[in-house]
Amino acid sequence: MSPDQPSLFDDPAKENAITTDLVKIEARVWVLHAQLNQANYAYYVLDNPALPDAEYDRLFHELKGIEAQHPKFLSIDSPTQRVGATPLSQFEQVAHEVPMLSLDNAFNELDMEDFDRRVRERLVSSHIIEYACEPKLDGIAVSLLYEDGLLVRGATRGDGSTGENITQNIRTVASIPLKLLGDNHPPILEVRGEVYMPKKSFNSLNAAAREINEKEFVNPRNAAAGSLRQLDSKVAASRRLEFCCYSLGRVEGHEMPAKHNEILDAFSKWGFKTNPESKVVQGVEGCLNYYQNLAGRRNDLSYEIDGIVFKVNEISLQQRLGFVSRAPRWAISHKFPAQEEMTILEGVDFQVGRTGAITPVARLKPVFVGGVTVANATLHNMDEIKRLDVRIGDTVVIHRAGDVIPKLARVIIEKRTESARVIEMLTRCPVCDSHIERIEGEAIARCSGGLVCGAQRKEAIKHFASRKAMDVDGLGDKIVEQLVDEDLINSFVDLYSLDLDAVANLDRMAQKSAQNLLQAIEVSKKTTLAKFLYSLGIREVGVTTAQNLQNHFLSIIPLVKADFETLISVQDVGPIVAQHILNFFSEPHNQEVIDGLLNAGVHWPKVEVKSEDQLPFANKTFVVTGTLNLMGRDEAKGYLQSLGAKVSGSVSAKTHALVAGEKAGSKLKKAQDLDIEILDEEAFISLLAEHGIEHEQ
Ligand code: 5U1
Repeated sequence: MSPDQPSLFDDPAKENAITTDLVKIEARVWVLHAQLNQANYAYYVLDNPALPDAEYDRLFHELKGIEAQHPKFLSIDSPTQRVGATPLSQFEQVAHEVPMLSLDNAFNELDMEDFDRRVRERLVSSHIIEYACEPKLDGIAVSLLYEDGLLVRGATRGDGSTGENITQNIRTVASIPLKLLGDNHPPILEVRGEVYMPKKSFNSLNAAAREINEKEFVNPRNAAAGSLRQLDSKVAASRRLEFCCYSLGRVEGHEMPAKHNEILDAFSKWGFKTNPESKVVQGVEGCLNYYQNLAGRRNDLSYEIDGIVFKVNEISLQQRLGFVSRAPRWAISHKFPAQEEMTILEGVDFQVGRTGAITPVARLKPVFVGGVTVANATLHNMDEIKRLDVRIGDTVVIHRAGDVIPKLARVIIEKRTESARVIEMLTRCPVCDSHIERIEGEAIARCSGGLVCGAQRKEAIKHFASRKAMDVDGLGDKIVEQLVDEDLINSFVDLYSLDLDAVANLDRMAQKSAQNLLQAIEVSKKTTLAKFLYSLGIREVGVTTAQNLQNHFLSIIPLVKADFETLISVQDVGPIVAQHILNFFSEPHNQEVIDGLLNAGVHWPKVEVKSEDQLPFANKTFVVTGTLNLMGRDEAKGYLQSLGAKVSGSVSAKTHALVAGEKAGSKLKKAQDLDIEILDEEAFISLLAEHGIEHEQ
């Protein structure tokens, strides 16, 4: 004890001093509890941080210091008690006094209509039923027991009657109140809901596992379950889990509201997170609309959901309906189409892309997943094959979320048979037999054949003729393939000297269609510098970069002559892109192609130098989101940039306007919240027209 600390033994007057000090310390402890709890609640439940991180850390350490010095002030509900406790040797069993029910499923509209009909028949009611709707989170169902407002127990669902006591892990979940807010709560309250891992936390957890060559979690639900089943709660504390409540278990000594949505409101008041997407609707029609709306936004949510839960909202009606074999008659889960299914990998083909990239493609036994039949899935590159440890003949899991390209997610190793064959990487191009090279540090192997390779030539010409490039109407993939196979074109230049009869002799072509095609090729000669640059297929030069190059150089000669320093001074051109551009223009073959095209008559209007006041969107930032039906997002960005706008990937208070296509998700919501101007596609096209840009469809 230090000399200036009071000691009871030397002076009775000091006793009073100690008591006074302890009272002050205790008061400070309560203040710190309140401040930290409030900050946690604002951060994890309201998603609206109230304190800067540094201030939170300071208060937290002050409280930890007091608790270390005065253990009697360390209480079970202290905000410091979320960091994990002494590891357990096993979980205790917990009996659920009110059984934790499971849900019946509906897989289509008919099932939903049947459910609604059954509800009305049982209630002998012809009235429209009010339903509470909530997303069904893909996590782990848990029960939280509060006595006099303090969290005393957290348990898994288990078999519905008996679960496991996971209180130590539950305490580490920041959005679970250790102490209920306010004082008007039941003396005994059991809240039920889902512990889940948001997609972002899941991705960073797996990225960290990959870094150290550890096994990754299969999906956020497994990651959440794995975290909650840790005997060492410090592991759970290190995982960013969240909790969202959805129903009431035991309640004693308190009158609860008469409707489900009002119960959720009460939970919110007591400090719980409820789902902001929750809504009350009328009748089965309301349910189906809610389902459609959320299904469209499913991939934009920050957490995984696997369906929608619909509950009869009136508690008295729920009680009249009761339940049957552990599932309530008053609730149903309308499932989304499964995003993962099992199938067999029947083979692997190697595709050669425009830049020679060799991509292994999985040929699958067709499987219905995410609402479509999938027979192929990209395997990206050989590193991915190695990482997945996949062999031909394996049973594999295919994942397809929304409109995203299906991917082979993992192998079910337990189902591997002796006949499974290792996938060998090719050493020579399957199309032109050139060597396959792999530059050190790059994941992608490439055919070294360049335009000697028929596959690269075909892809390059398809790209050249595509809508955003030279826009040759009617020059589809099948015709390009024939033109290359028949040796009618070797480079882009040959397109402009095609022989009418030779074209008319191609499969499914005739004199008239050949004439139309040659006419379209002729029309394509009139283009813009940006489209021309894009059509050349320079690596990493997309529509936007091509537009930036046009804006910067105004004509092709200074671009062709530009050095590295000049190139990296162009908006959004970094060292890698600059190097690709330099390489492209220094290649004699490419110079010949450019000369050939210009000599064949390809031309574009002179690009006018625009002063700041001629660039109506100079210093304005736009964001483009969602699906645009009449143009690609890149095209929209290119138009905006040509008017001087900066195009950003995220909405902030500095955003001037959001161009929102169909199925716009979180960016649209954020723009609405920030009161930012929102342009749908029609309004955007009108805006372009006002500034002299006519978008041709
Ligand atoms: N959102 C939500 N998920 N979920 C799961 N609500 C909900 N309700 C459930 C379950 C098992 O059960 C109640 C109907 C008791």
